[in-house]
Parts: sequence; C-alpha cells; structure tokens
Amino acid sequence: MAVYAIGDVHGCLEELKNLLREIRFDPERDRLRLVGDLVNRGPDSLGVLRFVRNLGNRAVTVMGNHEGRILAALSGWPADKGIMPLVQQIRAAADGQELIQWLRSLPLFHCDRSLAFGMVHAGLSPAWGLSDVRALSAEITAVLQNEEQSREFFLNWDDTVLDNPEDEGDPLSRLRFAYAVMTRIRLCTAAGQPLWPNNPLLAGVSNPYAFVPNEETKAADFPYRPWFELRPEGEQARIIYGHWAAAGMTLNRKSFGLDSGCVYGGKLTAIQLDDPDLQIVQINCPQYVTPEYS
Ligand SMILES: [Mn+2]
Repeated sequence: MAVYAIGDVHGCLEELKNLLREIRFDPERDRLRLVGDLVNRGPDSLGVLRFVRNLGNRAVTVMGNHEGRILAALSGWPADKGIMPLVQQIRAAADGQELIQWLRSLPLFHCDRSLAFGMVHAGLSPAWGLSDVRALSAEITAVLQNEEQSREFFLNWDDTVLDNPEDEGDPLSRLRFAYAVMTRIRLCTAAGQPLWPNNPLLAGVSNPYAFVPNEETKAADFPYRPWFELRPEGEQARIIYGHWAAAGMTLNRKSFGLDSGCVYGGKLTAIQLDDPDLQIVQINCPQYVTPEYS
C-alpha cells in the first residue's frame, strides 16, 4: 500500500488521471489525500468531483476555498457571481444532490497519526495545536452539513473582513474565522495573526494575492511571514497544504506546499507520504487559464 497526497487539481481531470497513471495508483491497494480546490478554473470540475467521490474511502479530500464558494452560494450568499456557472452545473446534474452532500461532508483538516501528517487546504493559525484544529474542523463540518446552520454561517460572511474572531453576539464568528484560516491563510504577522490580502498593511505590495515573501523581503525587514514559519516548535506532525500557487511547490522540514499551479500551465504534484524519502512525482500541465490568484 502507498499513500499519496496531491496538490490543487482545479478541474483538471485529465491531468489528475495522468498523474495517477504516472504513480501507478492502484485503488485496490493505494490511498489518496487531496488538499482541496478540486474545482473551478479548469475544464472539468464536475468530472473531478465525481471521480474523487467515487473513490469512496480510498481518498480523503479537505475542503478548499473553491469548494467553500459552492457551499456559500448554495446557502444564499449572493456576492460571488463567479462561482454560479459551476453551481448551476452541479444543481442540474443527475447526481448533483449526492455531490452537494459530499461537498458538505468534507473535513477542513485531516490528521493521519500513523504517518504523522496533517492536511489542510491553506494553512493553520500558529496559535492552534493539533487537537484544537481537529475540534474546529469537526465543528465547522457539523455546521456546514446542517442546511439551516450553513445558511446562518454564510449569511454574515464577509470575505473582506476575516480577522475578527471575537465578534461578540455571534457564536459562529469563531468558526468563520477558523474556516477562513484553514481555507485561505498565507501570511501571518510576527505575532501570529493571520494577515489577509486586503489588509492596509499590504497596501504597498503590488498584488497582495500573488505576493510571496523571499530573501529580499526578509532582508528588508518585511514584518510578515508565511504561516508555516510560525508553527509551534514542538509540533511533530508535518502539514500538507495547497492554495499557494504563486509560491509553487514549497518543501520544508515540517510543511509541504503542493499547489504547483496545475491549471496555470504549471505542474500537478504528488508526494508519497509513506515513503521515507517522501518521493515527489510531478507532471507538466497545459495552461488552461492565466494565473489569477485569490
Ligand atoms: Mn485555494
């Protein structure tokens, strides 16, 4: 048996199948872990959803911000016009309801104790230990699986103001914040506060969505760090994540960023988690869309 984690697929069904052929994935024997953002931007989002769902318990997918956009739209959040064509396509499909139920059931965080790996779409707050993350993930999934609570969850959703976890009077605000972190975080302040791209502190950065700290910004005392540089020292689990295509595949000692820009003409990446050498396999992908990070 082999266990592989795979980066953001974004509707690229052909490329996903090509990568599985390349690693000789055998569904009878092997297991897949997907970092989320299965859908949107690429040519066959519906096909990817069906393919992964049909793998049943041989695949685990964590929810990406693009899966979340579908649920937000289904819950009546009106602001996201870009996701509507896909939502209509899913609604019109014969298996649409099954796919929607499946999307609602996706965990925000997946933990594999035997391999000492955790998986999340975007990242984690440095303030969280693994038990906090597991509890938050379970609480959020319970809300999203309940249609009424899901509506309430997204009713007060404002994707431009995400950094207010202590919004008194609304018990869901704590979960909205955790959801935003797990599906969208990239940068933190040195004190460990998530820094969202619309923050005025990033006003001097030309495209905050595509911004990636490097040696130059470090030397210039740029005060913000990638979230994974702030993980607690004693934390043993290695974290697999996606979401940061602008940074590309990013391998650190305890974190593995697998979004290598498949849909943008980059690569689709697999890492073998049960291999002591953590073997990486990548395939080249055609460019379907121009990079547009969000
Ligand atoms: Mn993403």
